[in-house]
Amino acid sequence: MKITAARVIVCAPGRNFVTLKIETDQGLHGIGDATLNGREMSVVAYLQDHVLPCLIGRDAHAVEDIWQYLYRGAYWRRGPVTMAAIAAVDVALWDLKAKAAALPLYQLLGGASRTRMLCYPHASGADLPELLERIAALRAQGHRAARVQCGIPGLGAVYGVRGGGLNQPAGMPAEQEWDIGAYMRFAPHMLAEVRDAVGETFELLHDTHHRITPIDAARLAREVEPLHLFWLEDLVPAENPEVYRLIRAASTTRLALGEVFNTIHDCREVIQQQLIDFIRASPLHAGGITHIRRIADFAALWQIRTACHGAPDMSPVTFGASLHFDRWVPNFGIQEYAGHPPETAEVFRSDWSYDGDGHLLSGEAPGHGVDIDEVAAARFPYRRSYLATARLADGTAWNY
Ligand code: CS2
Ligand code: MG
Repeated sequence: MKITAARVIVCAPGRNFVTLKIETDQGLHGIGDATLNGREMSVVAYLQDHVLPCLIGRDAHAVEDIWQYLYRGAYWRRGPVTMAAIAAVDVALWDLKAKAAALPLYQLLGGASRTRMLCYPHASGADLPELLERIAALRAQGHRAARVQCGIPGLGAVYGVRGGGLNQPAGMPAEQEWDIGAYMRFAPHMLAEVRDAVGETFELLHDTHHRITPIDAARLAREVEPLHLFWLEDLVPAENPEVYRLIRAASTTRLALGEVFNTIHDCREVIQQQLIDFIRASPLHAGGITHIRRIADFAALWQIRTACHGAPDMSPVTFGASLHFDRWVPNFGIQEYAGHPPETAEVFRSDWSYDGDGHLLSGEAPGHGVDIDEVAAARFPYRRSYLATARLADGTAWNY
């Protein structure tokens, strides 16, 4: 099966998405996601100007060889742009291989390890009452887990709460104020109030989004230990993974990390040192299905479980591919299910479903089960947008 054409489709049905479509001489096509939120056009150029010309004429079945060729041949390895570009090619080729075999992708990976996948939607509120209302609505839909994020008294828009949204209107990045002390005074109280409201069995997850210091993180993890959270996520930036030793020594609260990791090398130390409990690598930011299989198998040696990143700024293509990975991967943990704006479904057709009981079901269509309607995509042109940025009260640039 020869690759005859490959093109990038950029559209914005609710938010920007970058999709790679690879066509073959067998009349089959495969699609991959290349969306790097806030830097989308960097990956478009990387693909169009440097990668796609190298694909034409290659055997579409040679998934591993093409991955190795693109990774080693770049010389300048790793990084979010390179690995999102490689991921898009990889997921499109796995989609093609599964379609050529007339099998759902999970069958090609090794078959089903489970019938359904536990998932967690996002619950947020400008204040605690609004957050509790949102959680109650999710529980009424049968959900058994939720990520909980709340506005912080004294602060304006913050990450994860409406108004503190991921993508700002076209223009320049919004700047939000962050205050570690205000967060540290409020977060334990907020989480305790939520645990008190939902009882012991509903799973609670919280994303600190890289915003506090290691010793604060150690204190927070210790203070919330009695709440038995499903996890605390991204407590501190992990460029220096050693900082997680301080947090790990302070608490048995489970830790999740890795949505910003883009190769197994980023993951190695926190896995090998058993500094985390869930690895968040995704088929988008971490080099595709081919690479996250390696990460998952390595993590399994330390009984660390997978938790693919599933944010609204990753396209339905990644979500579909993640569910097939989740269906197969032996050390599955949980799948993020943040959802997309309604107009996204006008462009991307998916065949997965939610079972009404807190779990997701992958589809049985050949491939990863997601396709793009290019005519509909043209109705939603790209518009530059940014993630917000953050500063401390004294003006210090901080982690968003
Ligand atoms: C977040 C992401 O879903 C999550 O866990 O960390 O939504 C993250 O903020 C975005 O992917 C950044 O673009
Ligand atoms: Mg996160």
